[in-house]
Amino acid sequence: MNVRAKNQPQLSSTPNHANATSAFSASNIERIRADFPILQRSIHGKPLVYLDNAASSQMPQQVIDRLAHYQTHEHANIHRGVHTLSQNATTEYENARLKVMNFIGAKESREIIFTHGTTEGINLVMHGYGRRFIGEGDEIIISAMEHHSNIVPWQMLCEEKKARLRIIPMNDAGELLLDEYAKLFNKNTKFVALTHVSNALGTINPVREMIATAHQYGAPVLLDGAQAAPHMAVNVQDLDCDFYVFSSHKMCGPTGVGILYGKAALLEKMQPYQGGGDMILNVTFERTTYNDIPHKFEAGTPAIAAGIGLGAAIDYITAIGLENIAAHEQALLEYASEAARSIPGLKIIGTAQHKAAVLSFILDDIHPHDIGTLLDQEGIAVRAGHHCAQPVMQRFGIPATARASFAFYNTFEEVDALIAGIHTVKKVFA
Ligand code: 7TS
Repeated sequence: MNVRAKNQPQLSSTPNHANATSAFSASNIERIRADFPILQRSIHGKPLVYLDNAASSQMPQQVIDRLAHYQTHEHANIHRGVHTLSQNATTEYENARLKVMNFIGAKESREIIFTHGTTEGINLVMHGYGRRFIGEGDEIIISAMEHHSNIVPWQMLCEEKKARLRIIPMNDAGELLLDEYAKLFNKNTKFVALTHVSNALGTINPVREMIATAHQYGAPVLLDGAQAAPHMAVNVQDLDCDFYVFSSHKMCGPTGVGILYGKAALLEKMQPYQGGGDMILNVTFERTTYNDIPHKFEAGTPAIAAGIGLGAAIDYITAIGLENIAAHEQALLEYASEAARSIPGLKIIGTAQHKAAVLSFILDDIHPHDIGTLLDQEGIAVRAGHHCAQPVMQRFGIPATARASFAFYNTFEEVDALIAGIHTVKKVFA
C-alpha cells in the first residue's frame, strides 16, 4: 500500500561539484520536474514557467497518488470508529503528524496541531494564548515585514484587551533593525510574533538571536514559517521558538491543512480555540472537560486527506533534501538577481544579505499588474500586488511589486525566460 516509495525522487549521491551553480545536476532537475505534471503544461501556447511558489507551490505525482489512493481505498472518519477503515485512516493521519514532528524537530507529537494553514495557526495562538494571558497595558512586538495574517489577529487582540502593538523597523534593504528591536522590550512586553522569512522581500530574519532576546524578557515567540519551512531545514528545538506555523500548500502538499507547533507546556495552559467533537473528554450540560493536546485544539472532522497528503509531501521534499533545495534555490536567486540588476529601470525591492529565493521588483513606472499580465502572455506566472504585506509597500513608498518566487523545480532556463519576458514588457511600454 505504500504508493510513495516506488516513486521517490532519486538524486545522485555525488552532487555535481564541477557545476558550482547548483546542487542539482541537469538530469536530477529533469527527473524532479517530471514528477510535476502541471509543469508540462502550456499557457497561451508557451511552456509554463511557474514562479509564484511563495503564493502556492505545485504538487508532485507522488502526493497526487497518495491523495487518490486515500480517497479510493482508505477514506473514513478518524478518532472515532472501531471499524477497520476508521482505524486505518486514524493511523495514517497520526503517521502524518509524526512526519511533521520529525520534519521540524519537535520533541513530541502532541506538540503538532493540524490547522487549516498558517493563518489559522496564528489565530489559534491569538485566541488560545493571547486572550488568556495578554491584558490591558501589555505589549506585543511584531515586525514591519509581516504578512497581514501576522498583523491583523494581533491588532484585534490589542483592540479587545487595550494592549499595544509595537513594530520592529527595517532598513532600506529590508533587514530588521536589531538595536531597535532590543529597545522595544520592557516589563509590559508579553509576546513576540515574527516572520521567519518575508514573503514580500525574501529576507531571512535572524530569528534564533531574536528569540533569545525575547526570552530574556520572558516573552514567548511565535514564528510565521510559511515561507521558511518549504525552503530550509527548520528545527524548532534548536531555534527555541514557542510556536511555529506553516502551510502545506506552499510545500508541495494540498491546500486546506497547515501546522501549528507549540511547546507542550504552553499548549497545555492555553484555552481551546473552537469547541466541538474530538476536543472533549466528557460533556454534560453542567460541565465539559477538554481532551489532551493536541486534540484539545482540533475540534471537528479535520482535512484528513490533506493531512495525509502533507505527510507524503514531507516524504517527497525530505528525499530531495532541504540542504539541496536551499542550495539550488540560492543559486537561482543569485543568477536571477544579477540578471535583473542589469536591466535598466528595474529596482529590486528587498536586498537583504540573507535572502530566500524571492525576487520582488518594480520596473520603470510600469504598474506591477501590467508586468504580471504581460508576463502571463509569455507563459510566466509571477505575482503582482502588495502580497498581503501592505505595510511593507508603505515602507518602500510603492503600491505594489512584481514578484518571482522560486522552488527547487525551477531552472536557470526559466530564469532566462523571466528576464527575456521583462525585456518584452519594457519594449511594450517603451
Ligand atoms: N505568512 C506568510 C509569511 C505568508 O507568505 C503567507 C501566504 C501567509 C502567512 C498566509 O498563509 P495561508 O496559507 O494561511 O494563506 N503568502 C502568500 C503570498 O506571498 N502570496 O500568496 C499568499
